[in-house]
Amino acid sequence: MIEATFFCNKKVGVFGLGISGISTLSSLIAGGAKVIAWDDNASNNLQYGKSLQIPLDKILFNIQHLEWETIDYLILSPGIALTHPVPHPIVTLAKRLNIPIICDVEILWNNYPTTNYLGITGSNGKSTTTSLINHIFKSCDIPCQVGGNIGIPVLDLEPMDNNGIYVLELSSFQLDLIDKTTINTAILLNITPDHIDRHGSFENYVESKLKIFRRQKESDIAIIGVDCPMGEKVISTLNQRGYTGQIIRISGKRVLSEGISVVNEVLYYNYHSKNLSFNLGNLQYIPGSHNGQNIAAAFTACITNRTNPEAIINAIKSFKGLKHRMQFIDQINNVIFINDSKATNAEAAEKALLTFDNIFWIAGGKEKEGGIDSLKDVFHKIKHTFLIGEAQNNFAEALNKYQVKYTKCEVLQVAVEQAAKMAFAENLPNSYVVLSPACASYDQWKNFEIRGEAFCKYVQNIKNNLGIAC
Ligand code: UMA
Ligand code: ADP
Repeated sequence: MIEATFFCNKKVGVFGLGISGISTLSSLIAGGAKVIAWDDNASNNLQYGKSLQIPLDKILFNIQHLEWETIDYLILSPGIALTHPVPHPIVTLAKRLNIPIICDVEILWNNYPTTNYLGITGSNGKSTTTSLINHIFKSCDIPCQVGGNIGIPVLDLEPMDNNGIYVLELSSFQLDLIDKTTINTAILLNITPDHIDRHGSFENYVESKLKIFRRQKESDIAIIGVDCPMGEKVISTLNQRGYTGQIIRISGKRVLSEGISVVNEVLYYNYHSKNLSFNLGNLQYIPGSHNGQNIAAAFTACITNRTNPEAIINAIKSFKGLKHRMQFIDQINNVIFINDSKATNAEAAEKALLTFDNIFWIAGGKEKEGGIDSLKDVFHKIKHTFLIGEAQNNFAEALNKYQVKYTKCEVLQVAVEQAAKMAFAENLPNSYVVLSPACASYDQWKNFEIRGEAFCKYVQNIKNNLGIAC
């Protein structure tokens, strides 16, 4: 844990007591700050506060209490509205009294400003890229720790000297809550509309993402994905604003003449008059051009941080990918089973449908706005769809429009069994049973992880029933 001594004797208000809020409280208390705290959901206060050194009831003050007017800093949880749809009342109060509003990332940086910071942001691919970088550094004996939006609060990390690298997955919400934090190597993978309810407009969302570069100096690096229309625009904006760091373009779609690209499982390093290429082999665990973008970003971040290219390439080859993101589960006969339970919207599911052929697609769950009509251009890759959950009737209507065959299965177990049966019967040279639901899981599951684990279990059962040794 980080002891936030930078805030020693300061009075700090912590608002929101989820995992980042509780971690922040522990860190501030250990560092000698005077803390007060609140959470609008009273049960969270009691549920999570057990681990603290100070009993929670001694520091809890509701938002009306005058204590909140006397704090030096407000530490806001990233999930609490800063500007939209409307600022949370605690934000309005802090702004009126000119109290700085920050998050745990800013606390970490203030305590360890000379350690190296590598930050990863973007609308999609953050967790995959963050984990791949961690895997590469670990394989190359570079001291690093991973935290942030990936689910590990940054103040739960351990102190590191100047040799170490904090590898932080950063959301737009967290970027809105940092000030002096300098990200020495900053990756922006892509920007497509997301979290507009919290940012008010796409333009505001882009501005939040740009904050990852805000404090960078000449020696710092910006790694920017240019596969989406916003990539080049971001670079122009940075240049117009007098950005002085080094900008490196990356792509997973085309070979850049100046930049780093991954196309058809070859990494092209065309940068600073060097032209090198590296064969990546069969990227079974991180397939598709979107993962090419993630690999290009990770390679670039690592090569600019004391790591040699051959060692990075070897580490990429041994990366097994993340669970629930186009995760290779098994091959039974010539049918490959893919768990993409994290694909909770149509945009994410599109990546799976683009990546594979002869697809027996399992889709449905709790429907998101917009449905699946946006996937019509990739429907030709689908052999048959197996529908589940609340969305199954609406999805069936959409599939009817485009003459895509489907079966309503209601539940995942039936969908997996029927999909496998049909795929085995068709006996194509290569086919894929893909769970990529384009829906949230909440109608039938607690979260996408549990849905994904269930998928794996059903695949295992099929294998066992066929009598194939595991
Ligand atoms: N709360 C209030 N008032 C409000 C809203 C929330 O008091 O108006 C309270 C809730 O009752 C709850 C707490 O605030 O107790 C929740 O805070 P939080 O939503 O910030 O969640 P944490 O548990 O602290 O998790 C946060 C990140 N959550 C969000 O950004 C929404 C986690 O990212 C992150 O992993 C974690 O810190 C550790 O750094 C999650 C996420 O969904 C995975 N991120 C979004 C995404 O990836 O799209 C951005
Ligand atoms: P994030 O942490 O940004 O949510 P993940 O790495 O968890 O991203 O991947 C979530 C989903 O987004 C995956 O299932 C995949 O379909 C898609 N995805 C992953 N990388 C990219 C990328 N670079 N561009 C677009 N989509 C991606």
